[in-house]
Amino acid sequence: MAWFEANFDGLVGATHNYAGLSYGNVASAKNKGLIANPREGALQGLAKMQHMRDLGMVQGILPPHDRPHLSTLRALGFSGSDAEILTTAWMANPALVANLSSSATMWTANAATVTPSPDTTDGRTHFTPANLSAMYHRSIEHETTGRVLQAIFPEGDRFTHHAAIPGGHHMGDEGAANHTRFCGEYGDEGVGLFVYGRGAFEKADDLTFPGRQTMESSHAVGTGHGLRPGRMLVVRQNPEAINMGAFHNDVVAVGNRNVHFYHEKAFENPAALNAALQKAVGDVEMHFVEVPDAAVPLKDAISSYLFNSQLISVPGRDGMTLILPVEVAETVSTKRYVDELLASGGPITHADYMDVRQSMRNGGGPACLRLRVAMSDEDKAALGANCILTDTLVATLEDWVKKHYRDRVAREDLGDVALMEENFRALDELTQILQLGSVYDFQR
Ligand code: SUG
Repeated sequence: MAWFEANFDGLVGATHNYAGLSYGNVASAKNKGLIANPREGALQGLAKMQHMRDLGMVQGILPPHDRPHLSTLRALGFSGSDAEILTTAWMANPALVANLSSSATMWTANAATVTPSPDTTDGRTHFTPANLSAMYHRSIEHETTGRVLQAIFPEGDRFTHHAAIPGGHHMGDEGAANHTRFCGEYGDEGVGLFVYGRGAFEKADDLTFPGRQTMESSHAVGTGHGLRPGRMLVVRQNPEAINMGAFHNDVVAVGNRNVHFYHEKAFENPAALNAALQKAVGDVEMHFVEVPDAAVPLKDAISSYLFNSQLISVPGRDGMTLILPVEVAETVSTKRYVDELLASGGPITHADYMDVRQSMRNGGGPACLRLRVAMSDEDKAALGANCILTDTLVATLEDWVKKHYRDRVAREDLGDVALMEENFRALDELTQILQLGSVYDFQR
């Protein structure tokens, strides 16, 4: 039975914009008020997905959500037709509408935590949509995300779905961005590393920016997924990294199989973590690639998103490959570091640079844009929907984007009824292309 890692990228939505919604996310704050280009963003994302396919990877896609999220406006007391609801809400509270119009669902590393079947006691692949309760504009994602994941990975013998962790702010869960699976081959039993920012019931005086993920929610997700004893590690992210803008752990660390690539300041005690990881993984020899602050200052790591890269095993290639944002090539310290890394004879041997700037300006690099699912050929054959990219599907999606997306969205456009109607029409068509069924509130 062949095993591999599939990546499910989130497609940039038609209301993609720069509203500066994410406190603690330096790029989001810095680029607030810029004019966004959703069409370019979606095409950049599709080009990255196609690049993965060209390398021989299995590439899936997750759709954007329905925005503005009218069902939230209805729950908040706005009534009337769709157009009336948007118009009155925009007049009453543009900041609320901006929050409910974000295209943040593109960052599917935050869609859910996934534990593949070799790691779970019931032999099924487990999914828990992230509650994303730390940021209001993202706290509205998990219900639709759950429906989309259930359409693609049908509940049954192979796949099983949990509800998002309840408990709001105290139980903040940000999904796979704070979870890394280590293993030998993808089909071997692995280890889940869960990284949190704070305890649910502590003040965490050492944090100036929000610690979005709590220890308790990390435990709850891992336990719910049925990881075996000794196969789950829960550690705290270094508060210094959070305070510099690493609002998710995947801004300062990335892992694949037996390789962990991370910044010296990502964890409070990296030596202890390495020892614990090696012990948990067992016979497989781990490779730890720790990047010293002297070589790449944390600030450069965060602004370039060196670690928000995809670390992948390209079929037929011995060493691993990094899929990096072009910003890494444009930053002196990170470019020099990557060049030396590739020449060092270590486990990472290739680097490809991708332009995902529309997403990067909101703090979303290549790794934020993808949800990883280790799966077998049999799992792939059991998928529902039409979400694995083929040449035809890529071409169809490019045409769909060009037909429906604007090349300019500014803040004032978020109150535009025409933009909402265009988006809902586009999404209705998309659910047919992707054979998802009625996953959006406006279709139900
Ligand atoms: O949650 N940005 C996202 C970026 C998520 C990146 N994901 C990972 N690191 N895995 C966030 O902060 C900005 C939206 C705005 O400001 O308009 C935003 O939501």
